[in-house]
Parts: sequence; structure tokens; C-alpha cells
Amino acid sequence: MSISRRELFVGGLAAAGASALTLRADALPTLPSGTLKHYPEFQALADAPLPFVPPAALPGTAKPTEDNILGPYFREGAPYRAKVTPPLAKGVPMLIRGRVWGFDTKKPLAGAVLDIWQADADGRYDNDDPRNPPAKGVYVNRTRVLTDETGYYEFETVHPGAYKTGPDTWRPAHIHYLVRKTGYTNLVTQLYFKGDPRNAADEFIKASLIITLEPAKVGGGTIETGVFDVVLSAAPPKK
Ligand code: MBD
Ligand code: FE
Repeated sequence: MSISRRELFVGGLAAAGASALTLRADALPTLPSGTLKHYPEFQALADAPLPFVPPAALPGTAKPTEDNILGPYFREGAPYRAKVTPPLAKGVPMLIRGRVWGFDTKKPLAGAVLDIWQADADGRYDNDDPRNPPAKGVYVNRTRVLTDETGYYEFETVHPGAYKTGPDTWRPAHIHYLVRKTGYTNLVTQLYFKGDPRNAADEFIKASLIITLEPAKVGGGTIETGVFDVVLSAAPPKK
């Protein structure tokens, strides 16, 4: 019997619930790539080790990234995807990229987990209206991404709107980060944008967390691009 990927997934979810996924008992292993005899053009790839990546080094002057307030709108458990916003979301498209580094080793950290969350272009979080909470398992303008073997991450999003905090007070555009890597202290921080007119009046912003966006022409339009490197402090030794 042949079972589609989707059935494996749905069957596992329905049978066990998302907290304890179990593969159905009659599932077969996915065909190993070592048996690609019908696809000789893929054999070299199947046999190849991961490419060697030359190590990058953190400048000796770099300091651990400063923390910043968590805010009221974090949700644990966002899906892994390299796009924060839904398809065709309103707003100026933005690409953010960077590396996660260990302050102790000055080396990039592979497999660090970044939780990213933000307001949409109208300044709304998916969970900021208690009368209209998001469905369980539905995450809008939130993602998790992993760093690759060079510590690199990137995500696509849109420029966040300012968030209204009172009759005439706003938070400047910002993107929340929670960065976690075993052996390092979890970092809760935020990213801000140079030139935002609301930066000056914000009570939480820190100068070291402001990046400069560069315009880039893509297809028929212009997007914003920015770089945000994250430097983590080693966790204190356990007593
Ligand atoms: C926010 O989005 C936020 O990040 C903080 C710190 C306070 C209110 C709204
Ligand atoms: Fe916020």
C-alpha cells in the first residue's frame, strides 16, 4: 500500500495529538538516496558529504547583543518558516539577515533558534485583541528560523507598522527576537530602524539595536534589506 506524505502527517497528528507525534505503524522508510539506480544523475549528490564551509570570525571588538523588553505579545511555538508574514501581506517587503555568534568563542553558532515576531503594516499583533484571539496553532507575523552551519539566518517580512500604546503614543517600528542556543543565555531583544520618526520618544529603544535599511531593486519594485548580527553570552556554569 502506498501512503502519501500528507496521510502520514495527518494520521500521526490525529492518532497521537500534536504533543506526542507517532509515525503510523505501517509506514515504510523513505527510499534511501543510496538506491537511486534509476536516477544516475543524482548519485554523486547522494554520495557527497556536506560541503566544507570556511569558518567566519567575529570581530574582536564585538560585544554581546543587548537585551530588550519582551513585550506583551510573544507566543511560544511558532512554525519554522523563513517568511514571517503571510503571502501578499500589505506593506513594504523587507529582508533581514545576519549571523548568530558565540561571544566566548568568537565563532558562529549553528543550529541557534530565533523566534521572530512583529506587528503587521497596520501596527497590529495577531494576539493584541482579547475579544478576537488567534486560533490555537495559527501564527500570523511570527516564525522560528534556525541558523545554518555558518551561523547564518535570514527571513522575509514586511516593514512593521508603529504600535499604538495610548491615545497619542506609539512604539516605533520594531521586530522582536528571542534567540536560544544550548550552552548560551537566552536573549530577548528587539530590532529597530534608523530614521523612524518615533525612535526618539520610545522608552525601550537602545541605540545598539537600531539598524540601517538599504533599498534593493527586486523585479519591478523596491524592497528594504537589513543586517542584524546577534552575539550570545555563554551560559554561566551550573553549580
Ligand atoms: C509592544 O509591541 C511592545 O513591544 C511593548 C514593549 C509594549 C507594548 C507593545
Ligand atoms: Fe512589540
